[in-house]
Amino acid sequence: MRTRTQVGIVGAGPAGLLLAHLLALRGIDSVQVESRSREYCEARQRAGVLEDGSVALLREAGVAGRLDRQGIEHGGIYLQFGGERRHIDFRALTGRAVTVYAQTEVVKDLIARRLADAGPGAIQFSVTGTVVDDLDTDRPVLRYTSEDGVRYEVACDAIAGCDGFRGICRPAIPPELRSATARDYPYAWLGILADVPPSTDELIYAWHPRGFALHSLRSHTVSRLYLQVSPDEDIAGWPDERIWAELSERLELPGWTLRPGPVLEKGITGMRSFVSAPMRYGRLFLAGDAAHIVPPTGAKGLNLALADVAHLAPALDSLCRGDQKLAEAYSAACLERVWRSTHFSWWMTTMLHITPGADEMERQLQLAQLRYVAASRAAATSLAENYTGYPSPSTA
Ligand code: RFL
Ligand code: PHB
Repeated sequence: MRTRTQVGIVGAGPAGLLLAHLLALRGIDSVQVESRSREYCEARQRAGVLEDGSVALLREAGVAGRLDRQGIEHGGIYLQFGGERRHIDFRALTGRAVTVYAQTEVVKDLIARRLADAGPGAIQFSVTGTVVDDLDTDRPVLRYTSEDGVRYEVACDAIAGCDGFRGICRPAIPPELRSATARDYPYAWLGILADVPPSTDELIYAWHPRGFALHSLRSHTVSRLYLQVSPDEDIAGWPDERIWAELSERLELPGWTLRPGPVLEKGITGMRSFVSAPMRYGRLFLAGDAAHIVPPTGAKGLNLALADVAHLAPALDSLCRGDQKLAEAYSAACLERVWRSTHFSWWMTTMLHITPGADEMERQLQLAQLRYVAASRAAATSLAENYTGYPSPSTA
């Protein structure tokens, strides 16, 4: 079946969903395809922290109703090391804050809005055989097979590759026309979602000789916690009691106890920095994890994905109206923020994790850096400025 649209969007994660909505606000028509089911997309546990620029972007786009009611504003984080827990006060240092609101909720809000505005077929879930083609022409095509088995060929003005790190869009760019800069870290995160009120008012990032630990949250009644583990760790070796015992040990502080509770979900995630450049090839534009990933320590991945599409929507709008200027500037405009976030995420990661086989020099350097960040207003301001984010392009 042959059809026609202005923008073909591959992927219905945060990047693809916000893009479809921002384009619709500008009167631009899109077809969006997603290989997973709606239920899977809405349940996948991932990020939890939104920069204030991301919140502003979602508000401007008119999709922040529930975020404004249920998001929890945090004015700082705790850094814990060497038996101390030190508060980094973002509000005092930068006048800005972050908001704890799960990526799953952002995704649910965007899916609901898109389907309400554009009808039940607006997002084609559970598609197979997605292919993007003719990318170096003015009429790129998106091919896919819908859930009910019909093969579609959609002629587009442009295609947005919002299909995540393992998607098909980045590999569709000829290898000689893209560079990939990557680093794998020698550790992973074991994450749990627990049905228990958080034991802390703000996130705790803890350096510990046994490995990094993070206490985060999803709401006033649900906690999210992470442990540094080996990249080849088998989750079967981590019954709930062992996870809670290890978390207690790494997060412990005199006079403070970690409240355990039923574990709703657990999983292990590898850690990698990766940047593919440029983020455009002909009429294909990459956004979000399709183009870059960061280790989760700086809470940047989701925010970068949203910032990319805030640039991409006006660029595609102009392109569809015959003006190439913003489309030509897209990749460079995004990559500047991407590299800043890549550096910050690497810095937070290497300051807080124990490298297998690390010597005493490395440990002492990490502790000296942590003490400096906690004690120096200049150093703390740098962390706060990066964590709370960079100015977001307006959707106007
Ligand atoms: P996504 O969310 O991966 O969405 C891509 C979508 O494309 C679909 N897809 C296809 N669809 C059609 N045809 C194909 N051939 C397709 N191939 C793939 C996929 O099914 C999927 O639905 O990418 P997007 O939209 O770029 O969003 C990026 C974010 O998801 C990611 O950066 C963050 O989750 C990273 N991240 C965090 N980011 C933050 O900003 N703050 C955090 O606190 C934070 N914590 C985290 C994180 C990521 C984590 N994991 C699991 C990697 C914590 C963790 C544990
Ligand atoms: C989370 O809540 O999932 C989370 C929070 C902060 C991070 C990473 C993940 O740095």
